[in-house]
Amino acid sequence: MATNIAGSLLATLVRGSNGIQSTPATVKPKKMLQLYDIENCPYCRLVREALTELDLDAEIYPCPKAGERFRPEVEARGGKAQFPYLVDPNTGTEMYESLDIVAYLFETYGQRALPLKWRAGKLQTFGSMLASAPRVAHNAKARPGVEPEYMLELYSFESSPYARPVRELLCEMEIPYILRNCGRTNLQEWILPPVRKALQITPQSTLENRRILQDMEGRVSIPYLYDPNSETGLFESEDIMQYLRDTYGS
Ligand SMILES: N[C@@H](CCC(=O)N[C@@H](CS)C(=O)NCC(=O)O)C(=O)O
Repeated sequence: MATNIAGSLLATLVRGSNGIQSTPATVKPKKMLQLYDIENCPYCRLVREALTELDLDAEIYPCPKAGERFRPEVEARGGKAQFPYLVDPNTGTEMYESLDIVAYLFETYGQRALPLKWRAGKLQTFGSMLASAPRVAHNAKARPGVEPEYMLELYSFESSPYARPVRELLCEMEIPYILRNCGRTNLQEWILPPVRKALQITPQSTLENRRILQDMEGRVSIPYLYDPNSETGLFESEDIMQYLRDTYGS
């Protein structure tokens, strides 16, 4: 597990400040956005970074190599198996192409100019490819688990080194989930949860998901998994992964 987290941290460091800080979108979608996604795909990562940066939640439909659960849906809807693929039920928009999706999200929901870094889109793509390299061994083929009746909810932000292995496992198991974005807006949120606890610091986030987590569990630590099927809530990436294997592994 330690080497897993070290590799994940490397991917985080390669992406610098991307996929961590949030400036919430001006408009929140009424119906949840849907993203057909491969966790270690460099193009999909860019879309998930933009979701964190805009503080938008989304339903994630994992489409790992050789996956049979959601890949056929993308082929049927868009004509080819290419990822990421965004479905926005609010506007009837369905689209391929990561940088087009990022621009669409900023225009439709951010309602602000596309940040400069995203205008240099090809540079972002290159950086994201570098970040995928340390995770190649985790870019597993599909090993489908049992699909839960109600969607699991993962509180995560894109560049969290601890949330990444959980998302990788959900992808491998082809388990769809609601991605509850929990980016950072506050300097105190950079202090690790155990240190915060020791110093009795409780950051006051402006983000809804962080506030919900704080109210629900009395603390914020990412990742956090909520399973409405068993009404189980879990912190700690290792415990979450064990729970997923025990509960939905086949
Ligand atoms: N230009 C596209 C490239 C997308 C792309 O090549 N995605 C790869 C995954 S990283 C893919 O869909 N491969 C086909 C497959 O996995 O079956 C974008 O930016 O979205």
